[in-house]
Amino acid sequence: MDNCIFCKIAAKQIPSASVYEDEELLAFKDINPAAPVHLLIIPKVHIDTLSSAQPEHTALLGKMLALAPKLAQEQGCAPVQGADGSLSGGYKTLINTGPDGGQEVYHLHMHVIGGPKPWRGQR
Ligand code: DGP
Repeated sequence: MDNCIFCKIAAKQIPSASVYEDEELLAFKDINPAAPVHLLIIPKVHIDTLSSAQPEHTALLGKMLALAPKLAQEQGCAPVQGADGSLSGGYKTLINTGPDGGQEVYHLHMHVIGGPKPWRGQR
């Protein structure tokens, strides 16, 4: 879509620090990270918001969600269980949707935010 910054990133017209790519998805580092790990997972196809996704996008949405733990593992922020059974690490997945949802870029994207706390803000 013309004038969509994430379409331009997907098309490599604008550079990004990408960490994953396949035919349908791209994941790259957020330009303004809120935590030590802050990735964005986008579909290459333009979808404005989660609320404008259609039934035919269901598998794509599932792929985005399934990619998050794989990338978190690679980035070293997946939860780990210690010898005493306690959990540490972890990350947050977030899809801001619409103005009241805090969405700034109108190309569907999932934030993956993690790493050692403290993190900036409550996103
Ligand atoms: P949201 O509020 O959910 O729409 O967040 C959009 C995020 O996109 C925000 O955390 C900053 C990030 N962002 C915006 N423009 C760019 C860009 O050109 N490159 C990268 N890597 N991230 C961007």
